Amino acid sequence: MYHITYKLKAQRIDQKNMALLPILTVPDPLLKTVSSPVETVDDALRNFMDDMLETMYAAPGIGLAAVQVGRPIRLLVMDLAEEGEAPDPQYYINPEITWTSEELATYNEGCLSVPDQYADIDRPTECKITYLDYHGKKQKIHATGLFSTCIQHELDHLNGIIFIDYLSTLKKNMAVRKVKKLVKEG
Ligand code: K1U
Ligand code: ZN
Repeated sequence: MYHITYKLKAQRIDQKNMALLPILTVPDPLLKTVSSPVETVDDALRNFMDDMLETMYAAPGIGLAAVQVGRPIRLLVMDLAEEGEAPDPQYYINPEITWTSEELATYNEGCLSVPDQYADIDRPTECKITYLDYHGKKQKIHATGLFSTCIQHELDHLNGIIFIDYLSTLKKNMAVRKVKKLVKEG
């Protein structure tokens, strides 16, 4: 289902001559970095954000933080559009959580930096975020459902936190071992 949509989105890479960026996997130490604020929103940053988005579509994924492609700056991209819907690329620069609900929701999360590993993670059902958009304009948004889960997961990346950090040491080490084996086997 998703495969067809993501394949079509990935084809835009050829048309727009965009770059696919390598995605870091655990236990790469850069993934534990606290990312630095973005200073300037300019064309160079917009080109990088477009490359991130195309990398995310090709993976495929629904979100990606800059640190996952080796640049520890406070920037993330997302697209939660489903099959049959028009692409909905979203860019969040210097995002900050200003409010979270007390109610929690559980979602079976995945991560492009922890390929093929999934775990149930509890997070606030809703949150409010301030951020700069693609053009550097200040925005705020109230996120619910998968949008809320995904943006909190991506914001964690900006603070050096990966979803497996919420698991027991045993489960976390097992996941890292499996990813190392997967990467070694190519
Ligand atoms: O690595 C990442 O941060 C991206 C991650 C985002 C995410 C997924 C689920 C819950 C929270 C955050 C992914 O995109 S993993 C892949 C994935 O979920 C997916 C891939 C293709 C179609 C639909 C979903
Ligand atoms: Zn992730």
